[in-house]
Amino acid sequence: MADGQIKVDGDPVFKGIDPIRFEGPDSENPLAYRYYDKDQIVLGKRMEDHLRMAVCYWHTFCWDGFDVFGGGTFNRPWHGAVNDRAAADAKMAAAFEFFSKLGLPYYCFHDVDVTEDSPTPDELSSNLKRMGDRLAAYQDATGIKLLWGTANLFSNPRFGAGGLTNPNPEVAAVAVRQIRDCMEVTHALGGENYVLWGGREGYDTLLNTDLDRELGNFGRFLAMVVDHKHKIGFEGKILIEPKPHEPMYHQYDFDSATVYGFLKRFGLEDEVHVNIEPNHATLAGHSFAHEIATAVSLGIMGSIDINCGNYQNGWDTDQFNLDIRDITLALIELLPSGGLDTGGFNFDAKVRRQSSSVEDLFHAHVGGVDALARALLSAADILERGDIAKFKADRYAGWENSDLGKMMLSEGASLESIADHAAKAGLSPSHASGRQEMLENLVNRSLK
Ligand code: XUL
Ligand code: CO
Repeated sequence: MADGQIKVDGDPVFKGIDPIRFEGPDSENPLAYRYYDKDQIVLGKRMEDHLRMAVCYWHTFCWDGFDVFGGGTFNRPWHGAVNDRAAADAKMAAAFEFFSKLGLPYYCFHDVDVTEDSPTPDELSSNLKRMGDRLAAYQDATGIKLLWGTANLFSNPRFGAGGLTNPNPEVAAVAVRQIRDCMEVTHALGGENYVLWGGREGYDTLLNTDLDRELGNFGRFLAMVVDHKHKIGFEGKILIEPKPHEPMYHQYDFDSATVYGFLKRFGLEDEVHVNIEPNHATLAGHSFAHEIATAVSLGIMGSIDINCGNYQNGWDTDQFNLDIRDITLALIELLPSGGLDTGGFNFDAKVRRQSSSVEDLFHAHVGGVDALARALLSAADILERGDIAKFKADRYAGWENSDLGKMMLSEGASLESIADHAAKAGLSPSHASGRQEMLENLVNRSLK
């Protein structure tokens, strides 16, 4: 390291906390995994390989607890008075100590999470290169891998009206530069995906927004992102992270189905997939499972930012998702399709502002990890029993087995031929029960 030594074990920040280990369901140790046993084989695969969990840099290491009503409450030992180079280096040391103590395989970052404050695009570019080298050294020393990187095109005031969709071409060009730099660092670090979350790609009012032009520009620049990926030989996936609103009133990447329509329009549906986040799903009026099922069906399933919202309010609270049933329902949509490929479960979740101790970061992740492990075991039980899948298959069997179903799906069928057939045969079928309550009970039966 040109700028000083990387000391992975030197001067630990989380002194009193031992590495988190699997101790089994009977353990009374609050800082142990009770269900996440990474080598346990579930549905023919190691738990670690199913879940591919990642810690996110931003909520866990950058956020100081500020909200719109008050300043930071966390007083983290690695936060300096300002985010200068020394503070950014200290933050990175703390981050890798934390990743290693949790024993999870991956992490994710934005360019501005890992760099010191960089007032100009030139400074951000050179600081990111330096920090990329440091990340590489930490990865080598710890074995922790990069699930994905992303450029932050929403915090700097210049991005108030968007990055790639900004009305000002100069701002869009700076956004393009930031993406190019961050994608190249992600590639150099062996990142398995590159994410675009368009927090400010949208609008607050149509009165000042040329929606048609912005969407056209967005598609054009996204195609360039894909071209550049191939040019530099980056084999990871490009992922768009859907969210309907917040910070903008309307965001173009509203949900998975909307993203698919956009990708289709620009011929990018084979090149760009989605990074689904449960709290974004519920903001869009969907369930987590709906977003997964939709992405699987459209062939654009990529990765997951695991978290959840809160029933009492309508915004993105980014809480650790402890709802085993909610995650199980998503996993039974995901696992039969082959599960996560280059994707993973990234803890895009934050502790509450009152949870001000660094120990709370461990409790939060231990809970989140074990909830995923329990959901995996629950989903495996449902899939192994197979009764829900059988019910579903039987419900649609007419399309496979009956002459009518086959005729209706055949090449020559038309609206007229089907309608005439229904009339001639005097069809007047009645409803068959969907058995929702029975099926819901079968899900609860399997929860671990
Ligand atoms: C915001 C959000 C982001 C993205 C990365 O709601 O989820 O943290 O995951 O920019
Ligand atoms: Co996210």
